[in-house]
Amino acid sequence: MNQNKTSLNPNVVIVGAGVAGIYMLHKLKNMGLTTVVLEKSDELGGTWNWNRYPGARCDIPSLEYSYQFDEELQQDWNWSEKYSGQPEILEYLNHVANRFDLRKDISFEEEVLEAKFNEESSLWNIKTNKENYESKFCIFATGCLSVPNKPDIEGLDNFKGQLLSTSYWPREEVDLSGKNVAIIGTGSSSIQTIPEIAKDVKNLYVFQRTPNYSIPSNNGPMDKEVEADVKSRYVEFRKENWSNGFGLASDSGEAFISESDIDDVNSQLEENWNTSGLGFFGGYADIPIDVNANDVAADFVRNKINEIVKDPETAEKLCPKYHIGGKRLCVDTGYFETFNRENVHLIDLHSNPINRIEESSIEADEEYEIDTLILATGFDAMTGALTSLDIVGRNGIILRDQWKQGAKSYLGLGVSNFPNLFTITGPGSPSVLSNMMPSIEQHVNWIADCIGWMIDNNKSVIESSLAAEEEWMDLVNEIAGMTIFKSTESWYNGSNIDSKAKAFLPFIGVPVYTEKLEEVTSNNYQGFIFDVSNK
Ligand code: NA7
Repeated sequence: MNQNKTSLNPNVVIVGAGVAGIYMLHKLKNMGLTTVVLEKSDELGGTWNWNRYPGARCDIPSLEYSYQFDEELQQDWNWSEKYSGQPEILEYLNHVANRFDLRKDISFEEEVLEAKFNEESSLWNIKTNKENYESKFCIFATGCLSVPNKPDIEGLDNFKGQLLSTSYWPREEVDLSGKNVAIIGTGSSSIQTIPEIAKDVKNLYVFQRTPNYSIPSNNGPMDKEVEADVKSRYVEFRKENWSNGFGLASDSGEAFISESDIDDVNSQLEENWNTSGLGFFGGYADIPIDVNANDVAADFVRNKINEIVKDPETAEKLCPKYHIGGKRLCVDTGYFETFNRENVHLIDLHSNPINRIEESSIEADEEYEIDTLILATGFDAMTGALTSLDIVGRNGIILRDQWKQGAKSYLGLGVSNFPNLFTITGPGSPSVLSNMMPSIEQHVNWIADCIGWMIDNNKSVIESSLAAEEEWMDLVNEIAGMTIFKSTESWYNGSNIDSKAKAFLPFIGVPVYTEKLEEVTSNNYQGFIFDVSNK
């Protein structure tokens, strides 16, 4: 317990030592602000520390999924593959922490239990399992996909076999050879791990609630020519990517399927299938907004699934029926091919729901005896890390309560009633609908500039105005309403968790968002209010 500890008084407390927390620390240290990062784990890396399941890999090309804040860093670091695996990304993040001497300001195995704004002192009181802190600013760098969603399945807690979760995989090697293994969930994590696990296990039972669209990664060793080319114009390369809707190199394109010759469309999609991974839509701007165009792309992928998977019944179950891209598109290495293996069995939960889990089995259409159960059931996305602890703002309001009817934030950076609190890639920002790395850097730079501006202008307390926040979230939903995202159940709109408010959370469109941020900044942080007297 922490009652007897004296308060530590850094200028800034950052929660989380993942990609965001590490860079935020570097920025603030360079501004001369005393800063501490509190990290629950004994290792840094956030997502890349926790998600160690076999096959864990970034599905954004390594040359794009990396920091750009330091030219020497981006020139020096060499990625071994087109898409980096989890161990290499974790090594990179450790390299960054060492290179910029950040480790000594990160307190490991320190979990924040409560963060409370003191209206008298205008300071944040932060309680952890070890210390009390009193800081002017509190920055949540806790990630968008960091609180696992534990499924509510009868008997789960009575399972006596080996229980694993993709989002909390053990550090030591897990030997699954010769075992009967079940996996629940068929999202991105599962799609990455199934082909790896299937090689070793005796039987793999895949319990699928909703099938997913997945595009082959065509991963391989880093192409040295591509790498040299990108490195020769890295700044320009990053800028070009950032001007695209999702901030990715491969998603540029102004053409419309509705105005194109269908043979040309199919050959372009074929090329995208063979080269582009997440950039599969590349070339066609109407796939996310026009259901007919969307059907063309969806049919293309369904045809591929039917070509790859030999058993027509299994293929049919694996074919998604909703709009492609409405749920997070997945990128795989041999996912659909894996269902041609004799030891892999697909159980469709719509026709055969899980009745209950017993000590050593799962009961659905039949009883499956298993040694190991893997939960790949996703996350309380975008808000989970902020609502799972008590963050207490003005008038004792808890953020979790304020967001009961749906999370609202101004620009994904600030929340009304929560002064001097910033969120990195919070709800209302492009975040999960963009390349997270540059989105994180954009937010870190903005927060650092904002704090610098406050210091220069003798401002003590910043908070977003309720009106600006309401207006912004209306825009988030208005834009989503023009797309296929709005009509698809997904974790983007809270549909993966029954108890969660259904509201669309990310902002669609990196360039529009970037323009808005610049406008807000150049208008002296329009929509934020400063030094409101305490009520
Ligand atoms: P996801 O993409 O949220 O996938 C979770 C999967 O688990 C998905 O197929 C869910 O089905 C399924 N799920 C969730 N709850 C249940 C229950 N109760 N029963 C059966 N199936 C369930 O998480 P991932 O970890 O795979 O990927 C997260 C992100 O990481 C990914 O998008 C990338 O950004 C990287 P549903 O679709 O909800 O019907």
